[in-house]
Amino acid sequence: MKITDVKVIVCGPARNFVTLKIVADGIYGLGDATLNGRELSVASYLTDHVVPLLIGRDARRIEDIWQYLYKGAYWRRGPVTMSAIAAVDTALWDLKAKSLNVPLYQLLGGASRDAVMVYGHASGADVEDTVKAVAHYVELGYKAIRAQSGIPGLTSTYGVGRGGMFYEPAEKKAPPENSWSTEHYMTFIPKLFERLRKEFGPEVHLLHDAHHRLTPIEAARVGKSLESYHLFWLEDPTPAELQESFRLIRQHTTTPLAVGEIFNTIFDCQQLIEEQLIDYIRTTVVHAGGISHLRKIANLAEMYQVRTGSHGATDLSPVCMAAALHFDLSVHNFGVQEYMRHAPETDAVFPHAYYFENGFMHPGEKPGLGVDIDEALAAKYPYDRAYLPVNRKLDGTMHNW
Ligand code: GCO
Ligand code: MG
Repeated sequence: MKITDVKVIVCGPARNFVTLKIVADGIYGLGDATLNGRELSVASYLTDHVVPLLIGRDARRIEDIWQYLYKGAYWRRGPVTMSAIAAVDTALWDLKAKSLNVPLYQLLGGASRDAVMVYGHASGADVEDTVKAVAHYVELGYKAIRAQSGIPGLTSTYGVGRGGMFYEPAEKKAPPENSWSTEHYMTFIPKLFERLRKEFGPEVHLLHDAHHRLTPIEAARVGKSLESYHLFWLEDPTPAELQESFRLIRQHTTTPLAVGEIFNTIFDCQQLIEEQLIDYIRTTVVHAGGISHLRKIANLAEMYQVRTGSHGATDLSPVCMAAALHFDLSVHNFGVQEYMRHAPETDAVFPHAYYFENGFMHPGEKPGLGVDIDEALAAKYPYDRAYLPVNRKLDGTMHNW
C-alpha cells in the first residue's frame, strides 16, 4: 500500500486550518495540522521536509513512520514538529481504517462506552450573564459545562466569547491585548461558582479554566476557595513547564486539576502523571503526536488513575475532533471531551459523521475518521494571518495569556 500523493491544504473557513491528505491505493486519509497563530510553520515543516519522505512508503506501517519522523529529524519534540507528525499519524490511521472499511475506533480496541460525555463553553460579561449562558447549555442537554466570566475591574479576560456557541480568541493583523489582575480574579471567582451552584444545584458538572495565570500558591488558594462548589476540574491553574510546582497546589486542595492542552509529548506530563499531581490529562491528537502517541499517554495515565480530557476548542479542526472522539470512545480511562462548536463555514468545508446528542457525542459509523474535506469549497476561503492575544498585568507587565 504505497503512498502515491501527499497534499497540505491551508484554508480559512471562519478561521485558519492546515490539513494533510495522504493518498495510497486510491484511498485517502486526513490529518489535522493546525497550530493556532503559527499555522504556516507546520505547513512548511510538512511541505518542505516531510512530504518528500512519505512518497513511496508503505502507508500501513503507522508506528514505523511515526518513529522515522520523530527519531529521523534528530530535533525532537516541540509544537511544530509534533503537530506535523500528528497530522501524518492521524491521516495514516484514517487511511488504514478506510481500507479495512471500519470506523477507526474499531481498530483501537472497539468502544469502551456507548458515547462520549462532552463539555461546552458558557461565558458571560458578568455573573448574571454567565448564569444565562449556563442555562442555555443545560437546555441543550449538556451534562458538563465550563463557566468563564468577565471580572469586575478588568476590561477583558480569557474565555469570554464574542457570542454564539464558539469562542475565537485569535484576531487578524496584531495580537489583541488583554489585562489581568490576580487579586481581582481571586476575589471574584468563588462568587461566580457560589451563584452557579445556587442556580443549578449539585448535579451538573461545572468546569473552569484559569488559563495558566496563577502562581502555584495562588492556584492552591483558588482551588481551596472553590472546594464547596465541587468543580469537575480546575484547568491550567499555573504554567506547567515546571511540573513539580503542582505538588504545592496538590498539598492544599482537593479541587481536581486538569492540564495538557499545550503539551506535545509524554515527557511533558510524565511527572504530573506518575506523582498523581493531576486528575485529567488534556493532550490532543493534533498537538501531541497523533493518535499513536496520545494512546501511549493515556496508557501511562491509566496506571495512575488519571483520566483523559482532550482539548477541543475551535482551532482544532473537525478532523481533529473526529480523531479525538474515536480515541475517547475506545480508551478505557476517558474522562470528558471538550466540544466547542465550529462556525457553519468550517462545518461546510469539513463534512463529518460525528454528532451530539443529549450531552454526549459519537464519532459515527463511517469508515475511518468519518470526516472529509471539500477542497473546492476550502479554496474559496484563503488563509488570513491571525494572532492569539497577549496579556498584561494592570501595571503593564507581560503576563501569561
Ligand atoms: C481551552 C483553551 C482554548 C485555547 C485555544 C488556543 O481550554 O479551550 O484554553 O481556549 O486558549 O485553543 O488556541
Ligand atoms: Mg484551556
